[in-house]
Order: sequence, then C-alpha cells, then structure tokens
Amino acid sequence: MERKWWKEAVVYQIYPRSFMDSDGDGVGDLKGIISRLDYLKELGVDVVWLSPVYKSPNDDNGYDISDYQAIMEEFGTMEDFDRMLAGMHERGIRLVMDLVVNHTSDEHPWFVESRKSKDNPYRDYYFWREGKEGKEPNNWASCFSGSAWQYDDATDMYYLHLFSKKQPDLNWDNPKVRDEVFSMMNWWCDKGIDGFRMDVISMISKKPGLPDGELFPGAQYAWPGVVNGPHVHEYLQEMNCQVLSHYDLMTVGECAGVTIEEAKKYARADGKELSMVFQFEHVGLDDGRFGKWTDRRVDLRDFKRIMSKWQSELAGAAWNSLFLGNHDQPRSLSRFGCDAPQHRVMCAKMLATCLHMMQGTPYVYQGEELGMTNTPFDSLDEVRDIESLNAFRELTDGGVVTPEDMMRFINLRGRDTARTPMQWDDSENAGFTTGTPWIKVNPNYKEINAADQMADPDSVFHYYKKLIALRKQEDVIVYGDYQLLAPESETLYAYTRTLEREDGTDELLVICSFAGQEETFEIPEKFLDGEILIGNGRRESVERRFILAPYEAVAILKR
Ligand code: TEU
Repeated sequence: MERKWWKEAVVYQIYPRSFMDSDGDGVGDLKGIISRLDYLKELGVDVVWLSPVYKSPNDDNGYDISDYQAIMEEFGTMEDFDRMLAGMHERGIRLVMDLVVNHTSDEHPWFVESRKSKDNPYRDYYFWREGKEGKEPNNWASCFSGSAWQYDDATDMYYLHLFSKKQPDLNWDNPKVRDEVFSMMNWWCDKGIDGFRMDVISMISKKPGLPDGELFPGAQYAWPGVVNGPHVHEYLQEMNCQVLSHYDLMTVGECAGVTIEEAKKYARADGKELSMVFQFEHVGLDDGRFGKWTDRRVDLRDFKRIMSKWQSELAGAAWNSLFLGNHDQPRSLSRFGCDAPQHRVMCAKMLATCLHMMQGTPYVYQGEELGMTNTPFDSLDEVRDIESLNAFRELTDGGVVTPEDMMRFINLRGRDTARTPMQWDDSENAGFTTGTPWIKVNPNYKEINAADQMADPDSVFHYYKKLIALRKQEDVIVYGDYQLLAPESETLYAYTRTLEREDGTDELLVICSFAGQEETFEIPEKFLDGEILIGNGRRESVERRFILAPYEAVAILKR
C-alpha cells in the first residue's frame, strides 16, 4: 500500500472550549492551547484535529459558524491562531481544522440575507420551501429533536436545518455555495494548515424533491435519509480539484451512515476525494428504541465483527480511521471498558492497545490518554449540550421516558460527559481555569490528571506515549494485514497483523481481555518465540498458555 504521512500519524483531537483557559473566563482558548503544545509534543502525537474555533453564537458549541474566516472572540484572535499554528509546526505537529459546511449559523451574513426576501441573491444558498397543509414541507426529523424545518414569518416559508434551528443547511446544489466554500478552504490552506475534518460531509447532497422519510410507528418525524446523496462524490471531487489536490493535506470525512462500499468512494486510494472517513457502526451498537438514549452496553462479539469488517473490507481499497471516543461520544473507557477505580488504569491501556495496534489512523480524544471517565451530571441544569437538552424535553414531555431514566441516559451517552474540562493537575478546576468553568469539572480530577501521570512511568499517559512511538517504529502496525482470532469469544479480542518485507515477514499477535476476571488464551505455536512488544501487565516472556489478568492486553511481535 502506498506510504502517506497521514497513514503513519496519530491524531489528537482538541475540543477547544474545554482544553485550556488562559484568561480566566472559564472557556478554553487558543493561548491556552499554545501553553500546552509541549505536552502534546511529549505525548508524541503528529496531528491535531481542532474542533471549530471560528466566530459562532455557540448554539452548538461552535458547530454553528457565523464567519468562517474569523476567530470566536472567547477563543482569541487570528494572531493567536497564527502563533498556535507556528508553535505546532515548530514542534513537528500538523494542524487539521474542522470544516463545518453542511450548514452555517443563522447569524451568518449569507443566511441573514437569504431570509430577507424570496428574490434575495442569497435565497438559494439555503433550502426554503412552502409548508404543506399548514405543516412542515416534509416529515424530516432534526438530529436535535423535533422537525428539521423552521417556519420563518418574514417570507411565510420554512427553512431546512438537520441540526438545531440556528444551523440552517447550505444548498450544495447551488454552484455559488460550492465556490464560496472552496474559496474559504483555499484561504485557510494558504495560511498553512494541514487538512480538514469534514463535519457531516455525507449529508451535503440531498435527494431532489426532498422526499418524505420512512415514518416508524408512533413517530411524528422520520430520519431524513440524506446520507451518501446523489451528488456527494461529485461535489467532493470538485472540492478535491478546486482545493485539496493543490496542497499536501490530510482530510477525514465525518460520514454518519457510511457503508464499506461508500467508504471506498469517499476515501478512494487514488486520492480523488478524501484521505479517510469516520464510520459510526461501532458507536451505534448500543443504540436502542430511542437511538442513543439507552443504558445498553456494547456486546464484544458485535464490536469485533464491526471492527473486523472495516479492517478487512477496506484493506487495499481505502484507509481506515480508528476512534473509540470524541466530543460527540461518551468517554471510551466508561462506554467500552470499565471505569471502576480498581480496573480503570488497566482497562484504559487495554482499550488503547486494542485500537492502536489496528490498521488505520488512530484518533486520541483529549483526556483519553489519561483514562478520563464520564463526568456525572446530578441535574439537568448542569447539562449544556443542546442535543441532550432537546432530547430530554422531547422524550419526557412525550411521556415515553421518565426524567430519572433520561438523566441516567444523559450520564451514560450524553455528549457533555466527554466535554468537561481537561484535567491538568489536582489544583482547583483541575488546572483548566482560574475562573468559573463553562461546564462542571469531573470530581475525580485529583485522581486522574496529567501532572500526576507525566510523573508516573506506569501511567496511562506513558502507555499511550509508548503506543504512539511504536507506530513509528514498526511498519507492521501501520501496513500489516489484519486477521481476527477467536471470533466467538465473548471476553477476548485477539487478532494478528502480518507484513511481508523484502527480508522476511513481521507478524504481530494482539490479545485484549475485556473481562473483569482472569481469562486463558492459548498462544499460537508460531508466536512462542516472539517478543512482547507492549503490554499493560507485568509479563516478561511468552508462554504457551496465558492466564490473562482482568483487562490485560499484550502484543507479541515475531519477525
Ligand atoms: O456531528 C454529527 C452527528 O451526527 C452528531 O449529531 C453525532 O453523531 C451525535 O451527536 C451523536 O450522538 C457533527 C459534530 O461532530 C457535532 O458536534 C455537531 O453537533 C453536528 O455535526 C452538527 O454540526
């Protein structure tokens, strides 16, 4: 497979609002990021994915942009941005910006103009439709509850918003919209950034006529069925031609609903669209009747099946991304592992081993390298996320879920659980701010923080540092073929990676126990003379029969 820098990289996601506050207003900012660049260098990450820092009214914490070429006041200035970018590049760290162009803020000048009149030159930058029999133009649901249409009395019409009503969808079928977006992207690339993470990019092409979706029994609105639309690849190839192909970039498409076949188009090896995509099948395994609002746990056999499918079926055709958490997901340790104090450290290292030994570009979400856990919210007034607040109202008002159960689900699956401040040290507010943080700090910051872990060679932080270094050291981790072992096991995830080299074959065996009790594993004959590359236990040598400690992980390399 062709070598590319972004195939060999490890990406670190910064959610700027909660990363580091430099001026005591309780909100993270660019100067705060600058003050922590040496931490990122120490960890060894190659790329930073920076969630949006553009001017925004913050209805969806920056994913509602009112000026793509200005920095949100709370985060600082464009000069701060330039200093941050220079500081990253001086340390050999690349910067990937979050591109949110399926929608803008309703306070973006384009939309302010568009809503003024039906014949405004910007009218067709968005989707405006007449109502039907006094109702919305179709039955589409918003991802943030309710209808995907908002009535606007200025022109007695509705506009489309797949997310909040302050996030009107851009009409990508309008070539003027595409040209405006490409011009803005070139402006950022000319500033020297190194790529884009493309927010809900699989939704930008809607079916002609915006047809109704399939209504489930009892539902008032339907999933819009807008992913992988009729022109999405055409528009991305145009973007590649107008922007991406002119720079040495890494691009990752956030593609809810993407299939293997679609991923082979989005992340095609010939580079005519994107470098890679985020697929979401593994983080949908524990969904239930009300989507994410459940207390279901992921079944390991399902997890292995999905991860193995993406490892095996993309191989050679397109490149994988690897993630267990981000700013939209609960903390991976709490969701996929066990965050109980007696198991937390072992389990965090095990999950990291399981993910980072796979083929694809790994993403570390801020705090994951410390084994940070879900933050508990005692009441709704501690919750900040519009998705959770809207869902609470919709599901409890409707009487389908009790407020107590909904708070439980918010604590298990709500986005705020992973959006609380980065835990830097054991001082007040975990060293994140000298002010009042915009959202509560996880009470466990005295037990889980960066300062303690940087001083402890056995910490989760130093384990991640070793994993990240190994990816640079061993080509088999990046380019080796994947093969699942023991698919039927409900507690063990074991797989191999194999790389043919000119002078031999490297083979890696990865064994991860997801069990809270001892498990046994028979080591295949060929690995008996291998070396332990990394492990979270005290194991020194390879025996035929491993008695794995709870949440033990080990990777054995045979050259
Ligand atoms: O998320 C897309 C998306 O589908 C989210 O709604 C996510 O899957 C869901 O919240 C999981 O419960 C992107 C951004 O990552 C997210 O932060 C934004 O809120 C959203 O788009 C709108 O821009």
